[in-house]
Amino acid sequence: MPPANVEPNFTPARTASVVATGGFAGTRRSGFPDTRPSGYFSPDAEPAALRAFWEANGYLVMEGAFSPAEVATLKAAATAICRGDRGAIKDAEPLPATLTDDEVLRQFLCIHFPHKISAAFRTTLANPATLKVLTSVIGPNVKAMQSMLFIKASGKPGQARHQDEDYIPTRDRSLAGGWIALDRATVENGGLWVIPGSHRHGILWDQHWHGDRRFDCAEESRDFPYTEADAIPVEVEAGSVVFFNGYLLHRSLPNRAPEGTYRRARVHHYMSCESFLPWQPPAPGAKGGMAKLDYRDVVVVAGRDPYAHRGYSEIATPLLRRDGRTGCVSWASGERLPFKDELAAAASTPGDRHEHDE
Ligand SMILES: O=C(O)CCC(=O)C(=O)O
Repeated sequence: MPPANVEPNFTPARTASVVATGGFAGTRRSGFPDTRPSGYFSPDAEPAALRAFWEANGYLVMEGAFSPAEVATLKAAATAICRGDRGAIKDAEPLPATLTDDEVLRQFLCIHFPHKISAAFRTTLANPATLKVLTSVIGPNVKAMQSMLFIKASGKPGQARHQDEDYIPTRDRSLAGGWIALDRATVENGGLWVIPGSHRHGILWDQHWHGDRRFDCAEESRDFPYTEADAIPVEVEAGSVVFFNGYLLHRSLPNRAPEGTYRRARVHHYMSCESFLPWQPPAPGAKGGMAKLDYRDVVVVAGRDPYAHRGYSEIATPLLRRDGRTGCVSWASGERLPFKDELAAAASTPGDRHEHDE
């Protein structure tokens, strides 16, 4: 029997994408975006309304989860992290202390695991508004295993369409991303786009190298039963959090806003404490093999961890994510991956053509 949250015969809605659901969405204060579809909630919303929208659509927005003062603190912490003031970031070049904040921030697309070196980031892995959503959509016991800090200065690429469980496998499909906007996120500056309801198949679609300079080096999901017309932008105010299911197809486009602006966001990934997290290969000769894999570098943010007696580890360290500026390489072979424009240019160079191409 398939798990309860999977619908094997699910037929996607083609254009009428967002399924409106009932319940009290809270006392909305934000006026952005001007024309707002359903799915935007405020911290006094009913848990049942959050859950109903989540189950139908695979995402939701919690507006005003972080105050302007909290957002300002997190932005200052982000700058300190990028400067290297909080400790080393693997693969990041050391930057001269004389650079301005703008000169520093412009270098970065994304840093993984910033909560490992920033107290401000670690203490805000969850707050009352985010916990309300997490316990409504995941369950009473929730742990976090990853954080990311996107700076995404103007001109930086987006991330091609994907599902987060492609990268973080849970056993019970409980993965949820919590994407905290530190700047207002719009279509222009590279905010998130989602395909509402796409989580409901319970399928991880094949991924391929995209060869598209609009995106960073991460692969793209393909061969799913949706078109571009099914995707919607999720524009949000700074301090709002977009939550999305680990099976939801989503992506972001490049930041095309004026030079000197950013689309900063923190992303956390959460799952149920009841599920093991097989996120690292077994050590050679490990007892139990694959079936016992459980990554223990986690932070319990709600409820109790039934495996707490096994203890916790410190495994992840901060690292810089490649933005593709100097090319992308294959994870498997280490070879440089060609962009589509490079392939087209090579194909139109007479010397590179084969005789039978004529
Ligand atoms: O923030 C972005 O541009 C992409 C984030 C994303 O796709 C993710 O966290 O899974």
